[in-house]
Amino acid sequence: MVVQSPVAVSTKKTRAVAVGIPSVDLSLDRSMVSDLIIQASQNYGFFKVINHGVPRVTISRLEDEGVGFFDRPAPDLRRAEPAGSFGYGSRNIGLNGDKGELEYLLLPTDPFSVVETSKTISNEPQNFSGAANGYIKAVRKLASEVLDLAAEGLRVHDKYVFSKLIKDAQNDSVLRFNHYPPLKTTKPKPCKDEDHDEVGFGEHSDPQILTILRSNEVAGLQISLPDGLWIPVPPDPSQFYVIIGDALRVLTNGRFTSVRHRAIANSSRVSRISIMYFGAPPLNATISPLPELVSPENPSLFKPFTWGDYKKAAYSSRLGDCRLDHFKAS
Ligand code: GA4
Repeated sequence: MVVQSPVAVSTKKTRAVAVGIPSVDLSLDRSMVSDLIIQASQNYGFFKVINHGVPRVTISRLEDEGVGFFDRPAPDLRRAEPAGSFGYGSRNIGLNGDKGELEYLLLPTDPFSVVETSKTISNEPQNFSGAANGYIKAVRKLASEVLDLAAEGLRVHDKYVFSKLIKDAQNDSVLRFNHYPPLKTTKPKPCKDEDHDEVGFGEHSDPQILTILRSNEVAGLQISLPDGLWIPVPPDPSQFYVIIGDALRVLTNGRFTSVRHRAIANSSRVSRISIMYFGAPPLNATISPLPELVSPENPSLFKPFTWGDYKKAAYSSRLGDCRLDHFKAS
């Protein structure tokens, strides 16, 4: 595994430490790549993918649309506020009082719904939907490839057991832009970085199967190591990060970990913009440990549930809650 150069960290809730983020080169030999994915998913629940095959123009086209959207005047943004769950939002996260220093745009991922939603988002909806649909297609392919490699590494019988969930016509995947404007602070800048703990997007794990994240060059993302230590993730606009979600943790009977992560508020002078594809199964799909990963030595750690049940539980929880605790086998 290629581990990036060490990064020193020092904030109130972290110790100074030198840790690298695992990086998986998809152009390497297939069995080597799948072993690297297994190691990173077990030890971190998080890794970078390089040589991912998504064309640069597919990424820049959507990023430009996102930048253009968040640059629009407030009344235009409000026009894109959700009628249902998709659209623009600001500072509110979820339904139970969580807040962050960000704005966001949530989109469906099926091509026809993207076209419909784009009408409230852009004055040139065809450009927006074209860019979004191109990006979604490419990152879904990448997500599916990573899931197939993971299944191979786990030596499960059906190599497509995970990817078929996000490729299903009824999949519940979503695409989200998070825009972290530079913090407008009237408070004097703290003399020590350690005192600075404004929240961009608070600590949580992603509920879905996996997330493909890409950001511009502005830092902010941090992941939590198994011992609770937080480490910053260096931004890399030309690569993607993979975040293992709770549903994949359950499907692998806890072999993979769903990493807790957060974004600190943006103290740089330019906006941070991240784009996440959240790969999710259909609402009626049952999520339970794969029988091949359950044995007398490794009994099932979770009760079966549907993705719809879990999503409902997620939206009735607070962002930082450990939602899987309610689904543990007794
Ligand atoms: C975390 C991952 C995604 O950003 C998200 C978030 C969602 C939201 O912002 O509306 C949730 C959060 C996320 C998990 C628990 C619930 C739902 C906010 C919240 C408090 C879009 C998702 O799917 O789950």
